[in-house]
Amino acid sequence: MPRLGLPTLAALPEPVARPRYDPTRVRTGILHLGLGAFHRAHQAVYTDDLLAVDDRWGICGVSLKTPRAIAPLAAQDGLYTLLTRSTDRIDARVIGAVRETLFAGEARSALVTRFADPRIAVVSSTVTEKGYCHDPATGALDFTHPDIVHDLAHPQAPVSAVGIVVAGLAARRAAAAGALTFVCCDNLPHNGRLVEGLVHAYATRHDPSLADWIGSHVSFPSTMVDRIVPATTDADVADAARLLGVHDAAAVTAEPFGQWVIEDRFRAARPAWDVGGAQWVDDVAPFELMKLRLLNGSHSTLAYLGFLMGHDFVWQASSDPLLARFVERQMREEIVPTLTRPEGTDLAAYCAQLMTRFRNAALPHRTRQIAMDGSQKLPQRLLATVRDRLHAGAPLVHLPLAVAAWIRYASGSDERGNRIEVQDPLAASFAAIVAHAGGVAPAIADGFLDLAPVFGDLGSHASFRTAVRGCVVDLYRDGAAATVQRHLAAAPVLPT
Ligand code: CS2
Repeated sequence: MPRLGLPTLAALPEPVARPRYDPTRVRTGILHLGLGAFHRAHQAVYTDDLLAVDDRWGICGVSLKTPRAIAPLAAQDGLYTLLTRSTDRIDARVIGAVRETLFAGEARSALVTRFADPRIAVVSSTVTEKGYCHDPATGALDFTHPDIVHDLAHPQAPVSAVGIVVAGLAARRAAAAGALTFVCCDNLPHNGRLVEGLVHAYATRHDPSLADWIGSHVSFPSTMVDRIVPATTDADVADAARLLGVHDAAAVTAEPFGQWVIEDRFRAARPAWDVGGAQWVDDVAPFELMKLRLLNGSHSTLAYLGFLMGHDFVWQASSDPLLARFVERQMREEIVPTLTRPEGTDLAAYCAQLMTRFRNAALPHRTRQIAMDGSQKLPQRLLATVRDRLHAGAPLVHLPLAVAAWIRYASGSDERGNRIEVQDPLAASFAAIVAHAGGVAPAIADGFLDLAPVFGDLGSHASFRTAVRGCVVDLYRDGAAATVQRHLAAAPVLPT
């Protein structure tokens, strides 16, 4: 079968949407770090819409850790298919926004040169939560992280995202290539401010005058990004081939919904992503907290409890009546009261829409995929809500069970005693806690609650600690299904 690429583009069958511009005429204006499926199904699609009216914003996509995403894209002239799936339809659209690809491991000097190109006005990132080498509980750069230690010792050969950005900005300063905007697109709280702080901390250690230059030449708007994008499967590649009549090894799959809310704080030219439906706001915080706490908080809850109850996919977990009731109550009774309603949003409708999105059975979104890297996700998804409630003197009823489900999962064995392969930067610490606790539930809970990078000072909050410990004991003794069932029957309904 021929392969997707510029030569095969014109002959694609009619229902397949194609770039509404000539990809060969596009100039590169965006340097993007992290070429995973989420970027290709989210920001690259907004950019694809934009390119139809402004050809300055092609993307140079950089893969930091592995060349995996690069080879298929390079072989296809950067083209790939976005499959949008709902239970009753599947739509295929070829995206042309990624015009160049680079693997940082092999093309370090080319990457630094890209930063120094004055036509690049935006650098953006999707490197996952753990990719910023920060302490999740405090948001400070982790100077003991091996990648940061390496990069400060070898600033010309950086491996971390922060080290690469600072080396690139040094080259930009040297080339007098002018200001730019850094757009973080990861699910982190105040993501722009957070990355600004990390870059500043690293640059100050490396070269204080560079830190000053960055302070006056680079802005870091915060953003809220949303689209459910499961890992691509063989079935996606097969569906793309069936719909396109050509082979596409770089296809991605996503839900129909998408949202991108961006703080309007651009130091250099601003891509008109609103052409594709992005929204500019002065303050992104209400949107971001809504999304991190309601969507991602519920996602993680469904992932941990769902996995323990035997659900492989989010659509199964969210269709389980017990789990559905649990996450709906957690959202309504505990999370929504901590939020400021974003303008133009009805929070009850948002929650109902989330349940519908989670239940999209056409999306094979694995509970295990979401369960990954919990130590980096819990602080902003569940623990920030816990903190706000404690601060307001509000009761905690459901959240301790969600946190306990993470501990139960992260302890590394399921309810049948099978080993769980826990993927997390702190996985070795988890295993040490479980071994030290001798498998005894309250001791396991205590060991996890003492993890400062996750819980910070929350671990020493007596009532929270007691509540989580109790739930961990229940989960070990009775299993997730019985624990959730009993919980729902006994938990007082909180005023909303
Ligand atoms: C998910 C997110 O993998 C995860 O942890 O919760 O990737 C989620 O699908 C996106 O944030 C949705 O916008």
